[in-house]
Amino acid sequence: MITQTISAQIHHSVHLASSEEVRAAFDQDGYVLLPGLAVKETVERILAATAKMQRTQEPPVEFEAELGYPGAPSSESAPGGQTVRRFKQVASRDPVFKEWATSPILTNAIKELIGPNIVLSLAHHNCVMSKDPHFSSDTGWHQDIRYWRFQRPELVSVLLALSGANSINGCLRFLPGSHRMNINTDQLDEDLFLREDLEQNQELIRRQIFLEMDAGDVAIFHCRTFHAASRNRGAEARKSVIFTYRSSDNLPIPGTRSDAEEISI
Ligand SMILES: O=C(O)CCC(=O)C(=O)O
Repeated sequence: MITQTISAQIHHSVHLASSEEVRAAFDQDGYVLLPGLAVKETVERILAATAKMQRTQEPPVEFEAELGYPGAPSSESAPGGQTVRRFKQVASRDPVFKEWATSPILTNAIKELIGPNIVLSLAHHNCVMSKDPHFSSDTGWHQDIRYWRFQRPELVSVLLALSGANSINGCLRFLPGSHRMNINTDQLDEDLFLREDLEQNQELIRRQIFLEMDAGDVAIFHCRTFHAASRNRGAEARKSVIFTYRSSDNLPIPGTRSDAEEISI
């Protein structure tokens, strides 16, 4: 039984009984929630690997201060300046990450959405995100494809919640159906975030959905679906692991950052 959150602000759960219904929900909204896809043991092993990365702070990491999003520490030497937002390249840090990313329970669900032959791109996401309760920031409305270069803008991002996510600790928010919209370049700022000062965009943003998740839940979303997440105003860190997949016939553009190590599944 699969649950999809369908209305903005107030969450109703609708049971999606079949993979056809999951696919229809994904095609319509540009995202789908698969509750409890990862078992507790997987979540615990990933959390243990994350705790180790947090202890050692071994690069590559992305500091909150580096991006300078609203709410971030002003520099890496300011209070909280060494707060890590992302532990990158996790697939090569601990076997549990590849185990999860290539597990049939997950990859079969992805195949239902983008076709029977899929490839895990290690160039994008491939990270654990940690939103700290004291020093995190607001991620504006964006499409993941904005800096990726493939033949077609048809990839999926797959986020596994490692802890509960809600409107207080900054869960993902989506603009349903935005993967099918034509957005003009003048609706975006120079970093390709949706400009929140435009009435046209405000109208879209009023339709946002807060995707609350429990540890073990998975959100799969289209790389053109606009999404955002606020800083963490809760008491505990909000953690998730994110990977990116493409259909095997959607090749990266040679010579770009997207043209990197991959795993065929
Ligand atoms: O949790 C967040 O701040 C959002 C992360 C996100 O949207 C992304 O990595 O694309």
